[in-house]
Amino acid sequence: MDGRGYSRVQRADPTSSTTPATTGSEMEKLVLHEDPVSGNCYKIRLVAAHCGLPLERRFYDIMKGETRTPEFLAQVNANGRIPVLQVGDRCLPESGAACFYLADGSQLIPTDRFERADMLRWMFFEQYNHEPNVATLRFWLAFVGEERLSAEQRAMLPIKRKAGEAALDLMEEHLRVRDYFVGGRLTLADVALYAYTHVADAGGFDLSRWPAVQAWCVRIAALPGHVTMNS
Ligand SMILES: N[C@@H](CCC(=O)N[C@@H](CS)C(=O)NCC(=O)O)C(=O)O
Repeated sequence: MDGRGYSRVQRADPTSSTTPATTGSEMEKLVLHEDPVSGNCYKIRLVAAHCGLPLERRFYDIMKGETRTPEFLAQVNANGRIPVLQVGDRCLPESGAACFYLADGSQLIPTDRFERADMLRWMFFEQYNHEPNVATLRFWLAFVGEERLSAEQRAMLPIKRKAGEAALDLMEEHLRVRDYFVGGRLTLADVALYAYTHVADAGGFDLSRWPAVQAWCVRIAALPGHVTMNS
């Protein structure tokens, strides 16, 4: 610890072109509204751990609809979903936005303009091509249970499987010649994609089919400051 709460990921050079980071002592109280089994929530805990930022945690059970109550919709997120990062008395839904808030000014966000945009490219890819397939199959198969899926969900299984495999194929191709997604070091792109990839087997994706992705998962888990999903 350096007294400002940043122990693991160095903050970016304040003379660089990025907006200077908010320091730990200036940071308002941070509360994560979450369900611990959610990979989207885990992304935020992983970023906070790498940045050495303390998070208070408030738990909801999405299986019981606890993010759909009138109170939650009115006070936390009108979109009825977690994660939500509460900063002081303001609420910030969407995992990518929350990760960006926490990591702003740290080395988890490249200072190079192209690399910063490239990081966002992978974060958007995660939300559009990866999470709706890889994470949804995990949720349906490991949490809801195949026997309890609706006919519509059952019909979507092969479509989501194919799309999830395509996302993993693209990641495999990219990682075959790289250790990390952008700039040769851990960025929010890796955090966003790691969250649901490392537990993709629960959705029926056998990661041994994607060896570079598997090696990248091992690499990320071995980094100083890493925390596991169930910590
Ligand atoms: N794009 C959002 C997705 C959030 C999301 O889908 N959250 C799920 C859990 S991972 C949820 O709250 N589901 C409960 C519900 O929809 O009622 C993000 O990245 O934060």
